Amino acid sequence: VEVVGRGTDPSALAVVDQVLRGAGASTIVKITDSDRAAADRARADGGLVVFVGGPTESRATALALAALRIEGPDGLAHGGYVLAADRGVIALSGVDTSGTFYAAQSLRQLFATGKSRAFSMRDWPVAPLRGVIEGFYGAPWSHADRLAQLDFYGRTKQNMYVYSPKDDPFLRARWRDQYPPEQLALLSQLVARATANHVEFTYALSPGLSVCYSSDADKAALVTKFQSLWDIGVRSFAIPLDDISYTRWNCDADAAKFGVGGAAAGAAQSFLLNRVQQDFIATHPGVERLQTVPTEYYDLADSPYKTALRTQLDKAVIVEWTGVGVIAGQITEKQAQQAKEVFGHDILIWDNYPVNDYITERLLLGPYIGREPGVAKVLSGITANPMVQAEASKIAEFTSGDFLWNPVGYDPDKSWLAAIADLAGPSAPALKVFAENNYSSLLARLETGRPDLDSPVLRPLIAAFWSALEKKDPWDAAAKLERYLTSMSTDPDDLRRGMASNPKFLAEVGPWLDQVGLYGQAGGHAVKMLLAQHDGDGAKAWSERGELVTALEKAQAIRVQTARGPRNPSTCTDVCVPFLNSALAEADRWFGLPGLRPQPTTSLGTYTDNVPARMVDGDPETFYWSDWAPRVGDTIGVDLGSAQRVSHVDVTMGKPTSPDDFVHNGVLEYSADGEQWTLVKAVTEPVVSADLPDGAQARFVRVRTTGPQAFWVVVREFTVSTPDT
Ligand code: LTM
Repeated sequence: VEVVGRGTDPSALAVVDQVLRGAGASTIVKITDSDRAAADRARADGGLVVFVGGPTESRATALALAALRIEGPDGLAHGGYVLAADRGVIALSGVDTSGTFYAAQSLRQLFATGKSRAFSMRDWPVAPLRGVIEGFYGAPWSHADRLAQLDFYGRTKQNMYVYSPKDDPFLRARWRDQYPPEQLALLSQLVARATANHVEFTYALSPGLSVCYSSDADKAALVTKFQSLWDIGVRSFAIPLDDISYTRWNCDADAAKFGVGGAAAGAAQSFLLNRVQQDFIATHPGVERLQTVPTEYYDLADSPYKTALRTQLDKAVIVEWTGVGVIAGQITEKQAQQAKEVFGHDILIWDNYPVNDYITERLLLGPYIGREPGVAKVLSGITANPMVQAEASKIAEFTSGDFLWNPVGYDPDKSWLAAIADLAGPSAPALKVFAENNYSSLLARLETGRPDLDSPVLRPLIAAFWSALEKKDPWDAAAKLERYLTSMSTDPDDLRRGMASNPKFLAEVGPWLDQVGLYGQAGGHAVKMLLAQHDGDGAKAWSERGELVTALEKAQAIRVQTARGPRNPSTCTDVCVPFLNSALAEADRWFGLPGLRPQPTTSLGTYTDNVPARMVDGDPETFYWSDWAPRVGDTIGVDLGSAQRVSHVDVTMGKPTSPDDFVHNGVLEYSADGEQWTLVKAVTEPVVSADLPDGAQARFVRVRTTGPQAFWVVVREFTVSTPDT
């Protein structure tokens, strides 16, 4: 029996129904909160009585809680609730309807554990705004993706979705145009689904590419567009002004009215936003606060632009900020406080994780990390910017939602495992292997200050295998490594079978999945090849080498279509290819084959996806790009795996759009052991070419910085030749 009030949240009730039916209830009778006798009869008959609705929804739940001697939800934060079960009664009581809905979601989670016992919980979210901003470049999510996302936010207790796909023409390029009716109808479905999931649908219009800030007509166009969205039920609005120029006006009138420069841009934007605030927000009771993304959204440095926003923009407007850096490695509570001060407004974080529009060959499937708990308390909340791949984004979204609900209790690793279980159900072990090999991001663990590296399980297994091989006792380490590589090689089949009910996920990750499988296969052959060499079995080693090369070539031939053109996916980044290359280098030496397989080395980090491997890929069009300007002692170079005869070195640095990105003060040097280095020549130009002395033996060749500089470093190719090549 469910006891409901007139105001009981229908979505909460639907979840409770679903939970009870899932638990085997054959009949569910609904009675109203005024019919206490019916509830008592049901209990006397031994039936389960479920009270649904907090003080604003039903009068009966408070009495049920009182009978259980449990305090109600009064005083909890918005979305807070009390959930209790004892003596044949379950009570769900939210401080508001969202709270009751979240109580129902918790009930669902508890029932999924299969344990039944008496319990009571008081629970509430720390961050008021918790959710996702569809704000990436590239193919916008489909309508079906968005509907599924909104259900997912409800399930994970997130309450905000910002509709801001950069490539929807009606949001940016043609922002003044009204939606055609069929598109408005789809948006209206999204709004309804958001409401059913207690999610605020924010409509974000980005006029900055063509707006004339001082124009009455453009202000009217904004208000008219917002009104068309209001009419289909949208109650939250944003005007993002990111990724536009503020040194160039779109109309002469702005130049005349505001002048030029950052202060003028801040004044112009404030002028327009304040008019929308007055003419639209203030005239629509029930609307949420207006949000904006400033053009300087990525730092804390005060500037004439920020001063203008701080002093002129209406205080009711919420300002979005990405942290320090467009993709902020870490965000501290202190930075959050500073953001409030420097922008002079309430702050909502636009968090660029797990967005991958800047590294389209990667999937970012690791957990949300690197945000101090205080950030969620001090600011209005966080919206995570996801990947083009909607289903695959759910892993990271689950964890950011978890952080925002309870940041102090948040454990990224536990949350990540729960996210994987939520997405894959019984196939969680296979999804875990896949996600482990698509794991790293630019976010940094709070404890270490360093980003997570990819393949956290495979990486140490490989290191242990190399060291066991060196000690000539490889068997145990080889068995452990092979076991993991086998799970990688069977991953495509395992996941395609186990997650067949989620074809969208499988389609999104297909090329990456195939590559993980092939790297697993190639790795297995590499281990067998090296063991055969260890045993002196040349025939076996040679045949394994052939299989390794075939699998590696197949993995590298895979292409994924991205907004930046076709790309080879990058999985187990910086682990699989280096391992396979090192294994092949070992084999080449063992078989006495000529040729070098240089591995790139750098102490300068990597800027976005410009990975070190690109300096040894034989393609001068691709390049490695450092993540900072070199300090004295920083190096870039190659490791040949063992000391070899080396005759010549060519290094090509810089690129047409960043011609100064090369080592301006450095030396080229080589070493057989990494300890004793021999100077070849000074480096002061972007192109370095040098012959090495006859008989030079080198395992390592590098450019070492000897003087400070402001420019970063691009290396297009770092080529080492032997006397035979
Ligand atoms: O981050 C913001 C405010 N704007 C854009 C996003 O649209 C984009 O997805 C991310 C990641 O590339 N970077 C931005 O600057």
